[in-house]
Amino acid sequence: MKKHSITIILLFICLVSGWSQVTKYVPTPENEKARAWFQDARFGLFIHWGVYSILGDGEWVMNNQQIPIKTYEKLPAFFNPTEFNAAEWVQMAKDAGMKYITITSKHHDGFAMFDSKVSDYNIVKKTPHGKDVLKMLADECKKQGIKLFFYHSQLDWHNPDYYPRGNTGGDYTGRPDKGDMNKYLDYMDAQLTELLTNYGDVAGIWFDGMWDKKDAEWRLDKTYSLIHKLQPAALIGSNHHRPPYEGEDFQMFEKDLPGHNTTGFAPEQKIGDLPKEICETINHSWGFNLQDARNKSAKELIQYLVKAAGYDANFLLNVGPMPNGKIQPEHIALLKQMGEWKRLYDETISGTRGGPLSARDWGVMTQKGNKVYVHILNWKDETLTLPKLGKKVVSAKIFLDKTPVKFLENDFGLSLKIPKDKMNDIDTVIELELKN
Ligand code: H79
Repeated sequence: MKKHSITIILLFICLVSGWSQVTKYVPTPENEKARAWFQDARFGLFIHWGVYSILGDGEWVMNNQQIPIKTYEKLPAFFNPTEFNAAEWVQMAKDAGMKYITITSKHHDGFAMFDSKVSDYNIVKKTPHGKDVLKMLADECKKQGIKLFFYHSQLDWHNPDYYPRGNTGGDYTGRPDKGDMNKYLDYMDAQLTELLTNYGDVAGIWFDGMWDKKDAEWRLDKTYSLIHKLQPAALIGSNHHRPPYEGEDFQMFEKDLPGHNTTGFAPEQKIGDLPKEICETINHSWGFNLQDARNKSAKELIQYLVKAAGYDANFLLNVGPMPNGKIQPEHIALLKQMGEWKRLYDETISGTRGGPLSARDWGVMTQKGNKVYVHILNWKDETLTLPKLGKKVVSAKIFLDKTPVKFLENDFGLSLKIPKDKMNDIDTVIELELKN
């Protein structure tokens, strides 16, 4: 076909389908590749770190304690993380079996944890430490071969142009009752441009805070296009607790497995077709919380990772480093235990997809090629019967030591007989080989 006739056909398609159809977001090949990498990765480290860490009362402390901006602005002078060591953080994540890190570049308090030229309210300008910790982390991630995402809050309790204000960051902040939301969004886009220009390859942007003003004009189209233009492989996700918007590359679920809404703040969140990620805290806080000793057990955390994989989702596990730059030793210990487990079972998690059966009370399944991994998380009996898997089972083994497992396929389904002494309190993994 001649070139001009293709153009005419395309023009015709444009006219018939309407412009909105034509501007529909089509991910680039780099982006598609990044999505596949993301799904294969399955496990990441979330880091909430900011000047709020000093107060040891979580990242919402400004709002929870109703601290006016003028008072909160005293905090950066105390932020001096002399013990911060990017290499240690990255090594810790890698040892836990994590493939990426997602760190707060700016949380709701509006303080930039990077060297921003568009606002002085940043770590380099306002803290005695004076270093761009995000740059240090980005360099170290590159060196150690792990990817880096930036969390970025769209909600801002500090910028006066974040107006009209939403459900949070109200009068106590002391801002005037006027502001220009478009000017704020220009500022946000400028900071995102900095993040996507000065820090090498960024794996993605993890937005949060849209829920503060659900139905505001967030100019998502403009911001998302900007990001995809600057770094086509950067994945966009947003914690808006709703089904994905046009231009997003993954869907996230906060403190819940996909399709569950135990938190109650995501009633409208349906599961879409994009890669999925769930995020959860190691204790009950995101930012450093001095009083929060309610750490999850290694068993709970490992089972969370396994369940996420069974739901075809990544697990982004959060720690809130202390103001001195160290991560709490008890959290380091938990991550180490996860890493020890993951080294043994990595094949059943990394590079897998969820299924073929959806999650059950007894556990979940993951799969890769003609292998299916049955993760038994909660079952007492020696025999477990599952519905048939569609393809015939060729063999069944205990994954860890390859001991054959007796199995029977009949009209009732697939029954596995797992010897009691092979059962594992955290996860008994049975490897099934299916007929091609
Ligand atoms: O960064 C961490 C939290 O600080 C942030 N997201 C994680 C990753 C977060 N903030 N709040 N939430 C998560 C929960 C949201 C609660 C909400 Fe609401 C309930 C949003 C809408 C209803 C609280 C009440 C805020 C507005 C009304």
